[in-house]
Amino acid sequence: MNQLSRRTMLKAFAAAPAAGALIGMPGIARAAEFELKYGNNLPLTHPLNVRAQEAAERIARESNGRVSVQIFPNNQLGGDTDMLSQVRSGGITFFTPSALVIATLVPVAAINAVGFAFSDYGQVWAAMDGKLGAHVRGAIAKVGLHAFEKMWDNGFRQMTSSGKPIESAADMNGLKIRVPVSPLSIAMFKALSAAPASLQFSEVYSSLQTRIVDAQENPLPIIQVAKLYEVQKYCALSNHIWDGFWFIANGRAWNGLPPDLQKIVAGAINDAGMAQREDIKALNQSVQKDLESKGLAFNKPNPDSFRAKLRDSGFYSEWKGRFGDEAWGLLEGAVGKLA
Ligand code: X2X
Repeated sequence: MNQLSRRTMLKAFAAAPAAGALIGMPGIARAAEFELKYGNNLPLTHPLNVRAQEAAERIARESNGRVSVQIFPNNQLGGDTDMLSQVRSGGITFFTPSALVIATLVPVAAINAVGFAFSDYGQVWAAMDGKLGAHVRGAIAKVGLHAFEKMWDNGFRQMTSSGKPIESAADMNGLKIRVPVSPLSIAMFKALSAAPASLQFSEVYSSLQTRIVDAQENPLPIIQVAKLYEVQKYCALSNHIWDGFWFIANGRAWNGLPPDLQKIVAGAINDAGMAQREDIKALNQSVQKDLESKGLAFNKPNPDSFRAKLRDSGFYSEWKGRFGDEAWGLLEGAVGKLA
């Protein structure tokens, strides 16, 4: 063992008891009264995991070790649809599905992802922290899940491709593009004449690498932390969807927590969510440069041809009908008339 790794190991051992004393190491000190598991689909380096880890530490501290939150990042517990069923059954307590993904269970939850609805973050947070978000949380509660008040940011979704750049809606023709497991994503890309394939996030890197699909769409911070630039050449700054994560809890587990602990958990998670939004905002300033230096070629298509194609194909009127007048009215109240 060389000098450096010995020092690193010693440091790691030295750090363990301190951290253990702080958060109450199970088996050594006392086991937490409530051991809560949280699964997500993102790499450890994404701000969602960084801030969730902070929330877990704060919860342990403020509850004096009565509550422990164990995080399983990066699809360790399976893909999105697996984790969605685990959080419903109580196999895990927490999950952070994208609005697109929880919509397989709560259809109205995809409303924030209507193509080209939001033009900036001012509109996004006013809507999601306001009436539209409250409407969606109400619908989530009806399926026995508890959604915390503050949605976490995924970001404005951008398109990447390997064959050729995407410059206008015409370039979508027949494009094999991976989209999340979400009816809205499939409908939107079909309306754009692309050939979308629903795949869980855990499959994205390999499906691009093996060319099962040519393209995918995600916010820039995800393209960075999941290293999708290694298997894609072009990035079109399309801003076609704003996407966020709902921090959800199994309803029975949540209701089983005494009110004082619920308050600690909700406070820590909502505050972490607010900090995570700031992290993504800061990343948005720097990430394009970093991705360019890694070889991704950027362009900024004019959204008009995409919007026109969606409108002419009846996408907006169809989804207005699917979401219903109340939800659609709340969305248009936040962003203006859509169709
Ligand atoms: O699967 C994706 O593309 C991701 C990571 O953005 C979601 O969770 C929807």
